[in-house]
Amino acid sequence: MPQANRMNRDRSDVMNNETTAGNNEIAVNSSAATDNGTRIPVPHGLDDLEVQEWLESLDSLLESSGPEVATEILERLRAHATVSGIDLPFTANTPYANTIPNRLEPLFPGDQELERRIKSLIRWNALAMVVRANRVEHNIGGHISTYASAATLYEVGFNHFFRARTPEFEGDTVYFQGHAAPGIYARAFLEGRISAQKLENFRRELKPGGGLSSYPHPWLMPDFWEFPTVSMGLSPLMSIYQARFSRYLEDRGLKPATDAKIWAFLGDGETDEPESLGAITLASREKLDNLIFVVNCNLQRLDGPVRGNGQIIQELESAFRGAGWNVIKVLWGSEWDPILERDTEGLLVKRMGELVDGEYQKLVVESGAYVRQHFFGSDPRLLQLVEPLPDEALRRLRLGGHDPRKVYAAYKAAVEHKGRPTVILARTIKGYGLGEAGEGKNVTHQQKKLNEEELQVFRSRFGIPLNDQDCVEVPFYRPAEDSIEIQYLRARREALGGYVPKRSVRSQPLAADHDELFKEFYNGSEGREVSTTMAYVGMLRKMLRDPEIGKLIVPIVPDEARTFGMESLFRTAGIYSSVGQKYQPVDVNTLMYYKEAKDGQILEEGITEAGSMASFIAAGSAYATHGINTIPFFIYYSMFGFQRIADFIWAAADMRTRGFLLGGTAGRTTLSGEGLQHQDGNSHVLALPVPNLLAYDPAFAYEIAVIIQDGIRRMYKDGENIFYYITLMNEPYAMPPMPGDVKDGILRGMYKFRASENKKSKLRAQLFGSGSILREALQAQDILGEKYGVAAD
Ligand SMILES: Cc1ncc(C[n+]2csc(CCOP(=O)(O)OP(=O)(O)O)c2C)c(N)n1
Ligand SMILES: [Mg+2]
Repeated sequence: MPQANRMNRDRSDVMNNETTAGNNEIAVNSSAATDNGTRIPVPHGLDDLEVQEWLESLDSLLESSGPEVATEILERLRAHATVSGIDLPFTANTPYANTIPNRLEPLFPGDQELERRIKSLIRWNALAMVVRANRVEHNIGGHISTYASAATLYEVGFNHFFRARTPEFEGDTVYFQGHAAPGIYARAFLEGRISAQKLENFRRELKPGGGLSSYPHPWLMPDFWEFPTVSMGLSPLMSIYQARFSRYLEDRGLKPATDAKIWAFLGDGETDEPESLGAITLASREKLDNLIFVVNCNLQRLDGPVRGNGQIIQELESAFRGAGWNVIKVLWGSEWDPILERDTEGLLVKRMGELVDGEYQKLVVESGAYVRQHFFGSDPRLLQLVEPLPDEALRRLRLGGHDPRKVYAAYKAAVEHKGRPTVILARTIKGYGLGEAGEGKNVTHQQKKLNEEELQVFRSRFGIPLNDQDCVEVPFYRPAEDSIEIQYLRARREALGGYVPKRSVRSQPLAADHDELFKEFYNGSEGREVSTTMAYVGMLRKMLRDPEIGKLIVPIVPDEARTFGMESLFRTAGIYSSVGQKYQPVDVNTLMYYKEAKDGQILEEGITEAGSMASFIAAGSAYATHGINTIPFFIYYSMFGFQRIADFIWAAADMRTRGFLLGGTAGRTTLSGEGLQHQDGNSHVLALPVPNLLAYDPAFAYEIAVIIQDGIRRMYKDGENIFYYITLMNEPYAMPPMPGDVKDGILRGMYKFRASENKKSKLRAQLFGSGSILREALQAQDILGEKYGVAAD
């Protein structure tokens, strides 16, 4: 390896290190960073020469002993300073600059010009499908500006990073931002995977020849999309638990350890959803270096700026750094590098940190002269820096997220980073390339129609080979199969194992005839009073010991195992912990001690139904994602299910997730003193609309046994894309034996439990019940018979 390259690699470690990242850049300016990355003047009495000496000794240390030693020394200095009573300011932020400076950038390995041309074609086709669809059907919708801003972020991934799933390698997992779907379709069109007819029928899937769903929906396009992402905020959280579940499978020996990555692409506006950032500390705690977030920071959401009066990038940087993530900012494109180089006083970085996002957005829509006056004009020295550049060049200073070299450098650093998840904060322009039709404008998110002139401008800007007349028809454009563009695109994907996204069911069906396992529960409890929850836990315990399905069961609890009498499983199944158990649990001398283990089977998620549900989704879709038939059983307080995390349940349904949701303490009975928030009488109403969810409200143990046994068969043997919701209660009573062969009725939702013994009565009635009310119905049967002579079945 050439010396220069090695230096690059070694130094890139420096950049991944919080202590030195970015600070190197500006330290020579002898001023201190504030929280938002702007500079403040140094206090009086500080000798410039002295500062210089300190900095030089750090440089020489770095040179002689490397970044790790330098980091250690700085850490010790920081500790020493604290002990000596120096109150160091908290700096969650680095300056408003690229985390990876120009001199540490790796060489771009692709053909940049060719990749630009391919990207331009994808841009065109993505725009064409939305514009055409809206010409045919006014207001059919679709989005142009999200992909326009994210194109480089995706294309660098497609050409250099996203590895497909193959029989030999599990592949990378990619969560695409929902509104960027047109761009992903447009790429698949160039790849020859989606026909022009289908592009034409974007959002009109029932047209002859089929169409394409508006957004990523595995239900609607089961061979293409893997993850539904358009309900914003869900995919960041789901991806974190997906990355964690991958480690769980490895630690339990269900799959080999690989370096496969989980990529999640999100919008900056999307980060306002509480779910987006709600689990980021889990990712760092679990050292999920298989996880990479890419936040497309176009500074805009649907209505306008995300933080007009602030800086969303700096805000996110401090949140993620505070949570222990590796943060890589990709803010400025290569055109800025020579200017930054000329800026020996660090004035430019200081200026970059001063603007609020609303001002940055304004710079996007204004002329080069405006940029000169309002951005560089704040200081004559800044003006001098850009004096040689004409106005047009100032307008075309690219942002980092539109520069493949900068994006490549960030992705490479991210995949190589060890020990922490990485977030890439990439600055882009919403509606990039749309010009007057919406680039950087507040209305851009909704832009679906372009006039003739706007189409021609876009065509010219991206060099699409269509003349003025043809281009206003917005035809789809795919170069010939043997063109260098198509050849290159195919070769890149071949090198990365195939096409992405692509969904396939990769697991083998189970035998799944578990008569022996469930039979015992058909007999009733022989007078012993048990609750349906206890009966279920008994089944779970037995399933965990089963030779076929035992190891595939994934019990999930949000800090409620004791509530449901599951604590005996702590010791027998173990609670999963990626680090095992570093302490001796207080109850180690008891039979049911709190056992954490690296190969533990239970996912004890703590108090997060959303996180537990994300684990449920990861485990219940592993039959496709990993080719492993894991069977999740997620038990929770039924009131904290549908009404709290129903959107995740919808996502699970869309994703064809399999498994069992168990709503405990259902039925508005024993918890009446705890107020309506604990009394579930409505979760079945909320479960009803989910089309592929089978919801049951059983009263007896045998019913649960029949439902679970049949559920495992339907989902894991027959491969049906359904999942189950079963409510459980905690009133103990004697479980009756199954009254004859009523299995079919149980599964279909109704059977005759007990007929009236009075066959002669003219007064007859039918009583219906399930769950808690069923036993009241049985009492009513007696009362009606004894008191009123009514024979009720
Ligand atoms: C939960 C949810 N709420 C609202 C929406 C509607 N919506 C779709 S896109 C969008 C704005 C997205 O902004 P951002 O996340 O910044 O993405 P960008 O398009 O700018 O990349 C909104 C509000 C949604 N899809 N999901
Ligand atoms: Mg945005």
